Amino acid sequence: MQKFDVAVVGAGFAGMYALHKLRSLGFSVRVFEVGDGVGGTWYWNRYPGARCDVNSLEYSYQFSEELQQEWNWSERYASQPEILDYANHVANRFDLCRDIQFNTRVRSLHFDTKCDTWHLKTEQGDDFQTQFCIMATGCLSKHNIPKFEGLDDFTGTVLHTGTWPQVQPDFDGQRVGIIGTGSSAIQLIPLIAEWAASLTVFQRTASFSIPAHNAPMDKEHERQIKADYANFRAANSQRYAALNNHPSAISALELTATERDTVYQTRWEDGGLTFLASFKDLGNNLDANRTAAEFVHSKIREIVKDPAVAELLSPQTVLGCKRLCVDTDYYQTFNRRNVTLVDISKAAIEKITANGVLSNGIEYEFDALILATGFDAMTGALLDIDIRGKNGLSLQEKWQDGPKNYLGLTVNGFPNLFTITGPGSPSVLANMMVAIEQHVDWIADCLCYLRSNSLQCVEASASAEANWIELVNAIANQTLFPTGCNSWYTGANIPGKPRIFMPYLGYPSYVEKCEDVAANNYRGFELG
Ligand code: NA7
Repeated sequence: MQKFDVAVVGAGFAGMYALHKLRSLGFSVRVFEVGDGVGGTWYWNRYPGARCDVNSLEYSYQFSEELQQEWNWSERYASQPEILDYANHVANRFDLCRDIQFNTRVRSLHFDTKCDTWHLKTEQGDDFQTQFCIMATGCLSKHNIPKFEGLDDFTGTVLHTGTWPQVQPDFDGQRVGIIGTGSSAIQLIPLIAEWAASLTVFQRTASFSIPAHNAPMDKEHERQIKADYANFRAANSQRYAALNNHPSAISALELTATERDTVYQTRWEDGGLTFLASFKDLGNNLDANRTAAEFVHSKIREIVKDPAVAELLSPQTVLGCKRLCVDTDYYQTFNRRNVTLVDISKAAIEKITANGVLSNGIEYEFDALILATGFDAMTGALLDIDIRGKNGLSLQEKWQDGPKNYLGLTVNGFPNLFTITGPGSPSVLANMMVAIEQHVDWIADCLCYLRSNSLQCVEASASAEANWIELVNAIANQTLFPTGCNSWYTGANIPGKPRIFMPYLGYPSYVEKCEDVAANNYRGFELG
């Protein structure tokens, strides 16, 4: 049986960096990846319009100055194909693929207490032994197909945005239906509307979306950032979400309505996620949040010609509670004659028929049906693997009431197992690339500490874990996010999933805590 110091599950940006970092520190590493290439999210989400909602100069690795200097992004927000090119470039540049086993799904990970090792079994039935496991399985990698009655009866093409085929389907002359109006749908809808003969969008909950104002990369801006990239990165990592979003220090309620709208207008024209940083209290004061929501509603009314459609597209939830979407011509698309919006908020889709979708007693006929229905986020991919820690305890049992861990990195009862950007860490509410590198660096330091102190095992204590969960919840409960909507941040999008706000809010304070734990000989961990 092959043995490694470290097994990494997943070859997205987290797994790739974990491999590079740990290998360079002298650990033997094997990465297991389901796909036939690197890139994770950017490998799977190939739907037309897929694009990152973080500026490309920020959504990239910073561990290598040479890498960040030599790579040139062509647009302000990078498209999926360009990000996948970047992932492949990194894999080649650092010779990663020789330690990645592609086309391999990990079926189980069982901890053997006698020798403090993990037994890893693949779906093909191959066995491996490893001292440490790093779960780089991604936050949005288990796609969600709702249990629509009759889905298998549909005779046309069924697609999910999260598992889009490598060969692009042709929508020329087709009647297309899309279920869902989250970020993926909002990116996809304008392109399908232009391509297909007709497009029908089934909306259960409207999403807030801010224009991206994507553009070719401003070369002078890029030159300025690259002239002092390290400081640009350092300054961003001091911000709440590790993003260069120019946070405001004032309350939305300190200004008159006209002054406030001037601020929102400036942010709207700048575009993207920085809209959320217009005022300091949009995330924790409902009255402040309503002013932002009303501003976006007024924009929707301005853009969408049919007032009834504009009304339907205007979200009634807390802005930012579901992930804010970033679009190119989303609302404008509903002015097209070949696009229809169907409200399914009051009555769910009845069933899928051989010809299409039955909703509100009407059968809509399609050649292709696209499910933009999201993911079992943050925990889905982890819980898909049969992970058993000490005494055979499974992670499914341990997390039956919601995820519990310490620092969002380690789980009591599961020694030597680490999760990257898992629940209990800033994860999806920070710049993911920054969060990934911070996690990998922390884990690498921890493994080096064990090695230099001749220790074999690290495990979060039960009390440290309980205190951590309390802290994550206490921070979240100071905001509008846990209760302001049904979002995937809380698991509310998956029927039966325990509802708990999963990310740790506030990147800088999180990093401080991780560093403090490490500096104090890994306080809260049992080392053996
Ligand atoms: P999201 O944001 O979870 O959106 C999924 C959409 O699918 C959303 O509009 C859902 O409506 C809708 N949905 C889910 N299940 C159903 C059923 N059963 N019936 C009708 N409609 C349904 O996923 P995305 O892929 O768009 O984005 C995920 C993240 O990827 C995104 O936040 C970015 O970070 C990148 P609902 O809102 O639940 O009523």
